[in-house]
Amino acid sequence: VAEHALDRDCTTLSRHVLQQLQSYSPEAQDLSAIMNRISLAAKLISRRLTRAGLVEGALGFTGEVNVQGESVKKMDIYANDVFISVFKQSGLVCRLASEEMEETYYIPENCPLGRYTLLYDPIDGSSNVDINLNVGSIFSIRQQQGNDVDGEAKDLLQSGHQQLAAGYVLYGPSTVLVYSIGRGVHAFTLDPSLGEFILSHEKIRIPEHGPIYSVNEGNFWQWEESIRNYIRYVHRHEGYTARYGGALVGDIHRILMQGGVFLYPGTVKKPEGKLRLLYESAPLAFLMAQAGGRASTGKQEILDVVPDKIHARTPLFIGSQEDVALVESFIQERV
Ligand code: AHM
Ligand code: MG
Repeated sequence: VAEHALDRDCTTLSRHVLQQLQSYSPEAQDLSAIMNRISLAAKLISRRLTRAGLVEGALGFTGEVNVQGESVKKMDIYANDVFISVFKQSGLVCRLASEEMEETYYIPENCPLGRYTLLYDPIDGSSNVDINLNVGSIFSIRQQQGNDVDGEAKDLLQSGHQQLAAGYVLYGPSTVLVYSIGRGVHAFTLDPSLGEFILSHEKIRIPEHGPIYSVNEGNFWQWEESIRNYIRYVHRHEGYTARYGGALVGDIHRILMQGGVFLYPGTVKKPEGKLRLLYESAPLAFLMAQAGGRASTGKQEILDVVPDKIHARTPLFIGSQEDVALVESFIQERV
């Protein structure tokens, strides 16, 4: 037992990536190095969050409004800059696309040799930051295709099947990093005494069905009737329980571990809903599929959606196979 515990303590993230690919190919080395940089970003953000209440100027708004029309938090900017700094020194990533930046960000010193693009949401659920509740970071890695000569990163406007790796970091009581490189889903917990992410759950599988439904019911009268009918169904049947934390990563993490469904439908004012495809829904869909779950817009697999712009949004229904299928059956009026 002691030996097993020691082995596990030595399974750091970068070692795990290499083990997964079972080769020391250039791609394996690159992905391992990229995941290592992401873990550094996660540690920096985690450290800042842990002490945010004590650090002058860490909390609150900047006074700016971002491209999405949302008020920007100081922590959003800090976390966005952390990813940029971390990847400036990587040599591997030439472009970054984030929720906080209207345009794709190029790192000239890494271009054109760095053939990877990082798509990310630096702090997701930032309304939770000021009240010391869980937030997350979401990331996705794609290989650059073509030479992007016009600097418009049009090759990013492809489906989620182009993702090489994806994951999230949950800043909760522990900081947990969950990732997949297409070989199952694995979770690592930050051990602050070591400053390392150590393997804590390997080959996570989501249950086929689960009790949780996670949705902002305050939008009830903003939804289509089909979504209201699904919620009425849940209310009338035993065995369901509602959980909604206002931060996607935490809500999804619960569903990944315990089963159920997360819903962010379109509303009358926003038919595409709120969540962005490239750095929110698609990476989470990639993870869910790897864990045996699913993600849908209600009419199409999230992984099949081709966005028309970097910040495109889609409705999102994600979680256990059976629960996602049930929501779809209401949307497609099969019940
Ligand atoms: P953000 O990236 O601007 O923080 O917005 C995304 C967040 C998700 O984490 C969360 O699931 C959702 O917005 C909550 O939205 P609402 O307050 O409309 O329920
Ligand atoms: Mg977000």
